[in-house]
Amino acid sequence: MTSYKPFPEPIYVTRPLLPPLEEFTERLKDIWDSQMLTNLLGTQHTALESQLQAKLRVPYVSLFNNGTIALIVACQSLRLSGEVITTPFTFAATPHVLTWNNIKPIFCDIDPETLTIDVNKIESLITPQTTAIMGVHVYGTPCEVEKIQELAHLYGLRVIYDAAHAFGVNINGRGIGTYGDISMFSFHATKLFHTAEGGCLTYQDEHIQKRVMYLKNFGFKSEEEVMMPGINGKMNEIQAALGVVVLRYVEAERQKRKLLTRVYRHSLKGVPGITFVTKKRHSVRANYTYAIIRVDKKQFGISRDELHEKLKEYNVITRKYFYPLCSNYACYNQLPSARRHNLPVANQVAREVLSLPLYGQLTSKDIEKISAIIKKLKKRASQN
Ligand code: T4K
Repeated sequence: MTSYKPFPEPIYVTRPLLPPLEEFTERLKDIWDSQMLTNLLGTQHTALESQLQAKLRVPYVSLFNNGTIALIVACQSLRLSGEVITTPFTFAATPHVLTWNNIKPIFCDIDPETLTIDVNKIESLITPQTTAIMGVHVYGTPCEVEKIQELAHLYGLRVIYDAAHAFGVNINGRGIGTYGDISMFSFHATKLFHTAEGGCLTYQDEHIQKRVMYLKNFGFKSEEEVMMPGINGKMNEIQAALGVVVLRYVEAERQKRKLLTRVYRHSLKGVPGITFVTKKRHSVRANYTYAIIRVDKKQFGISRDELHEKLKEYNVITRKYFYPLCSNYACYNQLPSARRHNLPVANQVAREVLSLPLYGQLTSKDIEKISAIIKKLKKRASQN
């Protein structure tokens, strides 16, 4: 018998993967002994970088203090300017990074299936000022990487991927971070793999490696030589140590989330007005970072916003990732590309998506209960 009583404690949209504390303190001891708290060649930093190369299946990894700074440096390292075509259906950081580089974001609508940038709509947005395409593998779903690359080759553009959500995602065994010129992964506490705050860039070109190294460390080449105006993007040893320990448990966390995702899909199957985002593609190794549904008010009876509010009464704290749409922010809504009629799919999707709780500490029973509450709310809506 399912209980519809509220959960005794809030069930948040996510909880960080917390490895056994002793494993972390053991590494902290090494840091204390070395007295090296932050250093590009620190033991923890070096260990994490090389372990991530293997995990992400990429030739180069450069660690950062957070994903946003990493993405700012990615744009700098390719010397992007003018206009960059991107998606409005993303976290605020994506377009903000362009603005911080004095680049105008040009918003392109999204594909209704994958919710990533619609490759069929990119070409008409290319102008003489366009220097790059910035795709986002939103919720870990890969963009149409091959088609984007073809367009980039044809028009002489760079490609950057915001892979903040895509840790460990592969396409036919190839690391997602090997597509385009540069990819950025976020290691924020809310991500599958994390270092509390943090991130990295991945790329294939050793020249990019050099520029990124300078740019994230004030432009220093040596104590007395500054090559370019860099920033402080360094990940510290404590973050890196946490990363080394979290990495040991990340596959187990992924497996738990995979199972819980199955339970959600099974429990909510056939509920009118609820669909799961997005369809599984066989070529893609997913990471199960998010459990996203779309709520169709007509069929479900109540809107996404109402469901979000009602679930709070049961201590289920969902999030509307990604609402509002970036193109509707006050700082961007004056742009011609941001007009709603240019972005019909993105505007509709942003009104319908809801991120349900998903993290390894939850049990199948918790997921069944959340699903049962959603079904109960549907039933109640149908009776009114
Ligand atoms: N590009 C994309 C596409 C991104 O999604 C992001 C970040 C970035 C770029 C930038 O990367 P970073 O610079 O952040 O590395 C969160 C995160 O702050 C942000 O990293 C993330 N995307 C975004 C999607 O979500 P909030 O404000 O929605 O999350 P917050 O802090 O409210 O956390 C959600 C829930 O998680 C909390 O209600 C409780 C739980 N939580 C959170 C934290 C931080 C914990 O239990 N423990 C924790 O330590 O933005």
